[in-house]
Amino acid sequence: MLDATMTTTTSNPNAALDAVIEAAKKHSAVPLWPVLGTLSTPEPRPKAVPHIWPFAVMRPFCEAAAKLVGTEFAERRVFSLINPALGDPYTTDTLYAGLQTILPGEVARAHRHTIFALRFIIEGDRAYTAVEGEKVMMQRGDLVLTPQDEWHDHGNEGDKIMIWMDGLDHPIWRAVPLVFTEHYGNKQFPSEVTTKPSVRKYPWDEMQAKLDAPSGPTAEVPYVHRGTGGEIGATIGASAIRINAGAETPALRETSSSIINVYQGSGTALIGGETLRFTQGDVIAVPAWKQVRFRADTGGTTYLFRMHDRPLVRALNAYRADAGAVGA
Ligand code: GTQ
Repeated sequence: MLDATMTTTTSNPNAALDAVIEAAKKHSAVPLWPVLGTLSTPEPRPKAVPHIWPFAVMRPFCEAAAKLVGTEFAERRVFSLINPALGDPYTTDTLYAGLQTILPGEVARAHRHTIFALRFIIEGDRAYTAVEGEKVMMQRGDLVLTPQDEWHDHGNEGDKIMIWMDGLDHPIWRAVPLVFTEHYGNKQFPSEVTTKPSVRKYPWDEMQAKLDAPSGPTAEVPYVHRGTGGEIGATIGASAIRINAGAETPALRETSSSIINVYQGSGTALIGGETLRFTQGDVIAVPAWKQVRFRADTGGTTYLFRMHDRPLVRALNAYRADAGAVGA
């Protein structure tokens, strides 16, 4: 409680204010006025920095870990890709990506959670993600969704190592700590292969046909959820990008952040004044509010997979974008 004598016993107003602040702190209250400018800024200030995880660097780690730890110990054998300016689990300020490895014959046990997840397959075939009873076979370039609260386990029925990029909205649940996770009683949730088009699987061939249909040096096509006709998730959306040899995507600065996986080709990502060289399999973190352009090398067509948090940012009424050069 504020002692009435506090304001009267000193003639120094600063000292008097300090005394008030100190007294308020004991009651779990602090002054807003010194920090308001850091909370409410003129422009977005994401902490993430542009970063690339070359697949050539990461693959040996995935392979080595697969030899050293089994899926019975590592429920998910994943290297989380951590933005150098942030900590685990932040790949950007709002999105997470990891590289998950499954060896032939292995199973990553069934669980379900309120966290949304997707997989973009980098290498391998004849592995599956079983989602809520549906056994979704995966091959390179496929996008597979494990929607919120759906049982999922992964397995590899082939004879080769399988590596994919996981994309999750983990970071959001740090700000909103309302996660429920359940472990299934058995290793695997009973599942069957379906032959009809799945709302949980978006094969690469289908996407590439859409990317190649329009003429022009570049094209970007969103993944549209087969069931809802909208974004693939409540927080996360995705698209794929075609860039013809030697071409460059239009410059874009937006309040949403992205994580790229290079499906095919090589080139340069120009992100907020930084230049990152990329090639097949690489993962790139694109922070929000940095101008980004992707330039393809002259060798052949480059294709990129992009996951982004536009659905989340739009739900917050915070989506803004500048097309064209705005300065790095
Ligand atoms: O495959 O369910 O990278 O639960 C992190 C958490 C993957 C998964 C991750 C997970 C998963």
